[in-house]
Amino acid sequence: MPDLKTLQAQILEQIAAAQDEAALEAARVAALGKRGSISALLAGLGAMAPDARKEQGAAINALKDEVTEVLAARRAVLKQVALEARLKRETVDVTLPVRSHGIEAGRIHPVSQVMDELGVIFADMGFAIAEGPDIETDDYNFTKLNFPPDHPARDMHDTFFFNPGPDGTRKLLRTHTSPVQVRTMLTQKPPIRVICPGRTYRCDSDQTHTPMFHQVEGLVIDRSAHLGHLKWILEESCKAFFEVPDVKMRFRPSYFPFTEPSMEVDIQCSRQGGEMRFGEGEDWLEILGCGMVHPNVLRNCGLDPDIYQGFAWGLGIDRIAMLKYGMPDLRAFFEADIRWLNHYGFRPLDIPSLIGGLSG
Ligand code: 2NL
Repeated sequence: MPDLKTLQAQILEQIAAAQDEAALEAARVAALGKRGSISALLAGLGAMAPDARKEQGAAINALKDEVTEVLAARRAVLKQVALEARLKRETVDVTLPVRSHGIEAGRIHPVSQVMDELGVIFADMGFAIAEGPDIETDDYNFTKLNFPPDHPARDMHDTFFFNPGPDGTRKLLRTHTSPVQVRTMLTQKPPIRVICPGRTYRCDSDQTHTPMFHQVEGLVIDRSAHLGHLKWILEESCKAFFEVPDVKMRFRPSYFPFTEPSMEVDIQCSRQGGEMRFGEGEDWLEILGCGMVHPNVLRNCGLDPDIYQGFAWGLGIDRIAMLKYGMPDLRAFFEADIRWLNHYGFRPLDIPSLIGGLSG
């Protein structure tokens, strides 16, 4: 059996020599680990005569306690040293000038830019922005909006459904932002004026469709909200958005389950040499759908259609972003290509405003 004093000296020396936590851990394992020198001594006790065992046992345990204590002290010192080294290494000179390219290098995605522009335009008309979850119930996405049970839009091919839960109902990825308006009507008292921008999802992917896309919908509920108000709001917001003094609009009858009557809206444009301009020309371009909120929808959302009426509209943000900023390919929107973003993105400090100009 090695001399306890010699072993003590060896172990303490190894601990004192450890320059980092890994070396210290190696010293601990060598002494106190399962196959360590002190553990080996303790294991040898069983073979000793009772008197010798009592005496050796006490001495070995005292050494074990001492080593444990010295290890903890050394660990604290090494921790402190490491912290000081790190603080020194990570010192920031706050007197240095700000690097010029930092904030200049970032770009706002055109979809975010268009959402910000619409937020500014509608805030000016007294609208609030409402948001809701991307994962919705069938009830909020379809049933409350007056979709019949067998309506094709509920079909598997269009809607991303989740697996049914324990109660048999299945959640889905919202196919439009209308459930946000449903939630608004259920929780707020009229008058209501909201726009609801956000991500929407449909199982569709080709040149002009991506499975995730962006929509903005608007909703007004009041005792006497009527189509004249809707027309004015759409005309004013269109002029503001395309930054033109005048734009002709054309309302065509259409059908949506959640509005009655329903309309599709075209705006005046000119197409020359691949360039599209708004507020001039003889061509028409469809940009949105709208209508008076269906009485069933009002009822489903806790509003009495004999007291309240309202109108709503919806449009695709990606498409109007392409039109306004001349971006030819929808799929590039979601490829996170830094060259595309440098070309089509917006500077983060050029915040849209009606006074300073929406798009700089
Ligand atoms: C389109 C047409 C539309 C609505 C959306 C709506 C929402 C509620 C009640 C009634 Cl809660 N209507 N939204 C109304 C008409 C048209 O969107 O083509 N979107 C891309």
